[in-house]
Amino acid sequence: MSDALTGPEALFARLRAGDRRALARAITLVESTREDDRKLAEELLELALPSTGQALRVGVTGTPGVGKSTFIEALGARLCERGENVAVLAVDPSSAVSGGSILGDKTRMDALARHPRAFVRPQPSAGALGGTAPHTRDAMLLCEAAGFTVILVETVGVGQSEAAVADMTDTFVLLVAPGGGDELQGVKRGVLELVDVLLVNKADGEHLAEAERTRADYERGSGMFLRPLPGWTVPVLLVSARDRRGIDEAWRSVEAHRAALEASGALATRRAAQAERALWRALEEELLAALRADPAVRAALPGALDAVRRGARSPAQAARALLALRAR
Ligand SMILES: Nc1nc2c(ncn2[C@@H]2O[C@H](COP(=O)(O)OP(=O)(O)OP(=O)(O)O)[C@@H](O)[C@H]2O)c(=O)[nH]1
Ligand SMILES: [Mg+2]
Repeated sequence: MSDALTGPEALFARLRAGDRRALARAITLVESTREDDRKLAEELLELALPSTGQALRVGVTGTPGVGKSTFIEALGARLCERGENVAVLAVDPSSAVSGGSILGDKTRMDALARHPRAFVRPQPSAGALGGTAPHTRDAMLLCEAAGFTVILVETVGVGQSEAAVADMTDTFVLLVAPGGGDELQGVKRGVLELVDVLLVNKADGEHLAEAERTRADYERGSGMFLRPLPGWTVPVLLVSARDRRGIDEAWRSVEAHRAALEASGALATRRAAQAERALWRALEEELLAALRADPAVRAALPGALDAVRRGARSPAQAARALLALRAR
């Protein structure tokens, strides 16, 4: 149905004019696996690309229940007050399992979603482990073209999703809860290596003293933050997302990090490297899809899988044989 009214140009014009439904529709297209949707989505993204790149792209991660959504609601509200347009892409790990959110309201961030300057979009996750949707990066670019000045991507700190989110954002914020200083609460080293700003959340009420100890622990252990950036030391700050305290300071750190990225030239190189990796991922995806769709490959696949399972053939050998079958 690609005509003057529903084609990519018309949809893009509405999106640029601030039409939220057009943006939502565009994101649905980039998430779709249908061939005709994919084609439309690619045209949309081509149109969008020149209008992207200006926003602050911020990843927010942390173990389940640490307060990511509460923090994003508090921060988002502050930023909207200050005249920013805030888009939130929240990766919902439950959607792949339940077909809908078991977390319900929390993930939807209802209060923020009602703000005229905000746009909240749950991302269907790619797998049960909370992997980011493969097209979250595209959704982010569409939000930028639609005029959003801050993009917040929430991801739960399990599985591979943190690395994927760190690879599409400029500043990676980790939330931890007070307590468990020794083992640092099971936060994986691989995640700590990606961190640009660390926030100890729930620094309120009875947790306050413990939060301060946790902050000191992380500050002492700052050698584990490995993301190299000249002139940047990972700040470790106390916040209470619930009481909306420390939110402005946290945001100042994000802005300072962005300034350090720009001053060192790292922003441009990081983004170029991110775009390059996105190209390789797209190539892998396209090649695999083409391979799976090839009739000769499809016919031979069950036999090849069986031979590999039984140990009769090596995976490498079977892969080569399948590739050789592919029609040119
Ligand atoms: N005391 C206190 N509780 C908080 C704070 N922030 C969040 N909470 C509570 O912690 C619980 C989890 O908050 P969420 O914001 O849903 O946490 P989340 O990290 O988004 O959780 P998932 O999306 O399930 O991984 C809720 O009951 C919140 O009310 C805080 O600053 N202080
Ligand atoms: Mg959440």
